[in-house]
Amino acid sequence: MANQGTYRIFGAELSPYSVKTRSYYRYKGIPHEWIPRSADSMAEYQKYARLPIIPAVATPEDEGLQDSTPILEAMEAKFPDPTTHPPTPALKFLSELLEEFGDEWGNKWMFHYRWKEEADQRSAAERLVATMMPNASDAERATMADQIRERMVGRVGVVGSNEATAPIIEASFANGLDLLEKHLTGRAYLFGGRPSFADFGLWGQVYNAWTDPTCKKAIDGKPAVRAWIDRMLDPKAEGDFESWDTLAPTLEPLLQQEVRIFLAWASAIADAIASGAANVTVDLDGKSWSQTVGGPQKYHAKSLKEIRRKYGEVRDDPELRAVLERSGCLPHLA
Ligand SMILES: N[C@@H](CCC(=O)N[C@@H](CS)C(=O)NCC(=O)O)C(=O)O
Repeated sequence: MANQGTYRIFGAELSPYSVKTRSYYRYKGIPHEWIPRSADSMAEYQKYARLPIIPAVATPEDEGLQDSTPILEAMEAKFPDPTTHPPTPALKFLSELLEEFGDEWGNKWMFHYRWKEEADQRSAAERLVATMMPNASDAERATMADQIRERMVGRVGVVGSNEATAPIIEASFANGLDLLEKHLTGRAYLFGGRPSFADFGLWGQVYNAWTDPTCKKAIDGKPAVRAWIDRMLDPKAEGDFESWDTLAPTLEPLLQQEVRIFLAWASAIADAIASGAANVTVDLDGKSWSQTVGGPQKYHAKSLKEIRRKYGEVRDDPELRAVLERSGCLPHLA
């Protein structure tokens, strides 16, 4: 690939969307520089970030890009090889759906556990401060870590984590890991021998969870997931994408058991926003999920609309329709 200039990715190791983006750039061989967002890089970061979130990518043309999915899409259009889309419209859509699931629901697994127990809270806050304030004294860092910990623990409700939903998130994490372990056994990536959007999205969250003490214990008992975590840090093609016939036995259960629940939740959030409700309660397979609906959920509603739009483009594909129907995802997408 011709060197068309270097992209600069402002991000953090503890930000799932940042490492997702970095891993994508690595796989595609797109020239880039990884710049941890810190006191030193803040002024530069702010030049490119319209929103106060990471990652922010500065392009060689000096534009700022944000939001990991549109970033990956823009890069895929500009640097099509090696493709990260499985070859059929149906598989491409399923990969995008799993990416969305990782970004939105996998984030609940990670965020809930990161800020639940004190050992995890401290571990994350200390590592965040170490990147943000590389030149600060130990005392300054300790004060800052306490402040971050307090702020983040108060924000778990933002991802819908509360006393009522904690058991649902925890059961989903345990089941999601079991299903991933089965699917990744004897397989390099979610759709076969090459990474897809699904890998980048889901991996960002699972890798981040693995850096936290509590989730690390759970993930270390899953050798195939563990190997995928390592592989995805700097992914390389190890073969071809598979067809749905070989993927289905272990990937369809993930759609049926977890992605379906995520879509039911996302649909309820979108309906609550549309009706101006301040709270939402939704039945997820007999378990009651209740949360407040505020600013951040507007983003979920927007991304649900986007995945529905993508489905609209391939809705005539009979193989895809059958998969989505069997797994119970269809009513939330059509
Ligand atoms: N949808 C966005 C989400 C980005 C996001 O939520 N980033 C978090 C970190 S993982 C963030 O920047 N939070 C505020 C902060 O860290 O200052 C994406 O995919 O890029």
